[in-house]
Amino acid sequence: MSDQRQLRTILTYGTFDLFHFGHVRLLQRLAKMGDRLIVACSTDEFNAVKGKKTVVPYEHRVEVLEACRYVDQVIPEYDWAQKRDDVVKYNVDVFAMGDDWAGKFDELADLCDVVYLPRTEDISTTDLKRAVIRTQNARALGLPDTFSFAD
Ligand code: C2G
Repeated sequence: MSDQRQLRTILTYGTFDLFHFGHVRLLQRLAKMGDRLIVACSTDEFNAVKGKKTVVPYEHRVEVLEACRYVDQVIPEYDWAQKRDDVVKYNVDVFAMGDDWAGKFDELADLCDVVYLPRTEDISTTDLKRAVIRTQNARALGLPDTFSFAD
């Protein structure tokens, strides 16, 4: 137990659907901030509460995160209110998110550092979904599927 307390622990939350280089770069930066990176992955049921429908089911999103060398542990995110308990339970030193969540979790600052990192530009799960749909539409119309994310 004493070793655990000395480990500088970073905690983040997310859906991580259609895992992409924006997710990788966030996790890489978070891993550099401490000794242990814990990622809370939103369950499919919780995403329904968030009004999100993922392409990749929870079990497989967890599998991908666990395979990422920057990630030490993956836990389930099943509601908005679990963060304070998680910070205490895992002896978290830093709670961190991308800056699309800037200011949203400042109430945790009495327990640990709260950090928001700049998002990686020009990539998102929504962009990927749109690009795939555009390709399908282009093919359905017999058009060349020459597209780029910036379209
Ligand atoms: N992210 C990023 N750059 C991108 C896309 C995403 O840095 N181009 C970051 C987001 O800022 C977030 C993390 O990757 O910190 C995961 O993003 P999502 O999977 O979209 O997470 P979200 O559904 O917003 O869930 O309780 C908090 C929620 O679980 C956050």
